[in-house]
Amino acid sequence: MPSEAGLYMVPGWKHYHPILYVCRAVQTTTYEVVNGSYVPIAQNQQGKELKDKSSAKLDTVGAFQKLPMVMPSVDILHSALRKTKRILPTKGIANIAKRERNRGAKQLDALMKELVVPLRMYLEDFPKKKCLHPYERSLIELTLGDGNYEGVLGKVDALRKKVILVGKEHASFCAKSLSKREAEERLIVGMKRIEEVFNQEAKSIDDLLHIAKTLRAMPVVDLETPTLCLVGAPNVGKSSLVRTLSTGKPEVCNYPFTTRGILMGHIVLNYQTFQVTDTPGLLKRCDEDRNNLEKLTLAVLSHLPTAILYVHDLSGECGISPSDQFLIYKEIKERFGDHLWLDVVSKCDLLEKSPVLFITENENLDHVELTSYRKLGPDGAIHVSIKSEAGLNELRVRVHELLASQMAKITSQEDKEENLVST
Ligand SMILES: Nc1nc2c(ncn2[C@@H]2O[C@H](COP(=O)(O)OP(=O)(O)OP(=O)(O)O)[C@@H](O)[C@H]2O)c(=O)[nH]1
Ligand SMILES: [Mg+2]
Repeated sequence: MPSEAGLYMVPGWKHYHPILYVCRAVQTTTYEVVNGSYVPIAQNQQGKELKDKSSAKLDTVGAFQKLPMVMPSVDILHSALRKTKRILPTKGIANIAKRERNRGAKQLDALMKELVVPLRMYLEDFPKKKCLHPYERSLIELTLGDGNYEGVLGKVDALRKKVILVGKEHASFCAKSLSKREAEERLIVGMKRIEEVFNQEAKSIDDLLHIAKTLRAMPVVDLETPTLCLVGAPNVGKSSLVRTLSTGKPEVCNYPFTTRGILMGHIVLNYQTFQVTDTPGLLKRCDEDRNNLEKLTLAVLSHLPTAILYVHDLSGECGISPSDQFLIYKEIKERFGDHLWLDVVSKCDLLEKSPVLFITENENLDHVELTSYRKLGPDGAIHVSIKSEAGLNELRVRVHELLASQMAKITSQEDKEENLVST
């Protein structure tokens, strides 16, 4: 059986059909015969806590792409009921009452197992948050909400335990029936009760399905490929530059926070492939006041080894004054100045026509550095325009140089790590 066995695969992935897994799991159960009837034994493994495969520490990204396909709760229930009804009593029991209670207990036990086996799988295959790479941990917190991931997994585990408890109770109750009729009645009551308990918390499975879907859709980042991260205030033209430089096609609109997540594209320069990340814009405010989109940007800068392409819009079209952009820039530069860095002044087609001075500009801040920033951006910034295509060729050359340096940085870090391991 392949290692993926038991995962719920999308229809068409016939080799790893879930039925195979579930059947195998059911067959490994041991039974005890009491008075000629079948009674399931409380297995040691059943009582044990879940094998903690999910807690192996991950020092790399990519965990989201390995998340299992979660089956909708209604499908788990229907599939379990269908299979359970096909279960026959153990052969060779002549006594009708014994045969019926054997069948009833077997069916109740099977229903319980068919319901909990997939849940157990999910709990084993969803990694513990504390074991994830810090970048993926931040993505979970910022996209799902703090505590939501663990909360949903906790509910699925509670549901699993409850179904085991109720299933065992009713299977053993049915196995003690004194007549055929009693066994039949206890089977019906037991089935209903297990179904009821399952349905009470079935929403947690569907929430888990939604979580897996959301996380799997997160952009895939390769830590060993140099990455260029576009940063700047909202609406300054970051996504437009990503569209020009790379294969990524982020949405471009004339309003702030168009980019609502981390987007990845690829860029091929001199036959080498690099990654480009578009991030949501940053505003002038302290971290506590930042929205989750801004926090996503900071998570990328904090946890991924990216080179930064910082975008400045001095035309005023973005709606954030150059003075405010200057303050945001200073803060980010101070915090992430150890990243390889390139400054770009965007929308230079507009600057040529009418350099904008904001009425709201705070004149007290108007020292030499700021005056120079408002005219030309930071020292050494490249002036570009998507509209007139000015500066784009120079930008490509400089970006390639930056990413080549980033590549050298990654390689030297890997060498250092290897040396540490070998000494
Ligand atoms: N005139 C002119 N407009 C531009 C240029 N680059 C981008 N724009 C416009 O500026 C607006 C914002 O561009 P985006 O690329 O969406 O900006 P962003 O920084 O990604 O915005 P957020 O994702 O909201 O932070 C759009 O209307 C673009 O068409 C340029 O070089 N010249
Ligand atoms: Mg954008």
